Amino acid sequence: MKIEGLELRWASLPLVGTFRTSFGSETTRDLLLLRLVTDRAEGWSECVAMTAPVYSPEYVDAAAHVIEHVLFPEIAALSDPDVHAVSRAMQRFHGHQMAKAALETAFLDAELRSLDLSLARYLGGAVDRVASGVSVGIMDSVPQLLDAVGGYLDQGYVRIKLKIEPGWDVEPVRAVRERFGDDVPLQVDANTAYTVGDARQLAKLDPFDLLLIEQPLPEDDLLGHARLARQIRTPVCLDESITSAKVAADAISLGACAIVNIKPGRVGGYLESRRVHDVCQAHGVPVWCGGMLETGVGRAANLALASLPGFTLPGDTSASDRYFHRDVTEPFTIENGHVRVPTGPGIGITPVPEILHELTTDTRWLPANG
Ligand code: SMG
Ligand code: MG
Repeated sequence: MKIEGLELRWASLPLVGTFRTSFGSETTRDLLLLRLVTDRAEGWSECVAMTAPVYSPEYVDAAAHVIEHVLFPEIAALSDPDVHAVSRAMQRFHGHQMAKAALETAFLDAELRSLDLSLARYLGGAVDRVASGVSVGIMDSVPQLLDAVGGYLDQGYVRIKLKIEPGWDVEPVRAVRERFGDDVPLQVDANTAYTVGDARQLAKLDPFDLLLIEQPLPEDDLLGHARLARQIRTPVCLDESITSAKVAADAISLGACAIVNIKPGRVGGYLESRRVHDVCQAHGVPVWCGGMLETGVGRAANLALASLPGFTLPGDTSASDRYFHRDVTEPFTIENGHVRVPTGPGIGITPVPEILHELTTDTRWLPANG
């Protein structure tokens, strides 16, 4: 395939409500979309970096910069590449997994469209719909949280994830258990807000029979997670820490996690995501698909990944209306707790031109021979 050029497109989408985590509050999704043009097909992707480097070191402006000045020139110079060549060419640059993931995915989408093959089939997907959970932000009060959780359960979400931080952990979990019962699959996500010294506090979550606690400690603290895992009964799941299949293997060997959240942006793309899945499956470690407030473009690809057999826990693969009044693609909906895996070629979806046009704040065309 011959790469002709790349369009970077910035858009701004207001969220349906503020989404608060231990690292901050989001009210708008600043979106960076990629459209890669080749001689055979076009490919789309969404970069999951956020506005500021608060979830990980990456952020939208840095991702756009490294794509324009470092990564795209490298892959544009390849002759007749396939996705593996594209992925290899970017490996010599350190970090920037979200930027790499976006570029690799746009290329993979174009390649699969030219082959008339869906991403789900390419990756080895086993099901046509996936069970979906929802991530519920930190709220100002417990009654407000209970209203939100009740609303999501009414919509059919099969698993609730509560964002927690010191001062907002045991009380909201107890309140949700008391109101909605012990049968609701429930988990928590701390986004690195605790230290190993908080083990006694986190052990107070043990009686609530949570599916897992996600990323309680800083991302570089694998040993701390292993130590914590021995002091609490709730299974430890890692998100921020898992930056590659190698780190996943290390974390599992160290006893730092019993479950892994896979986010393609965080590990550098769907090829590496599948390797993380395979490593976990070989160790009998369940995985689930995380979310980064993606629009339909990113969500479509995540649903393909979540259809692999090792994804035995519901993911953060909610419907479009969880975050957006109007998605940039046809919206994904939840039906009986499940979201459909796209079946069309590539990621199986493209933005609706009129909607995209309205939401776009800037575009830049990078010719391959520029
Ligand atoms: O897309 O549903 C989604 C977001 C799920 O909680 C979610 N993501 O740490 O897992 C996580 C967070 C990262 C983004 S928070 C702004
Ligand atoms: Mg998380």
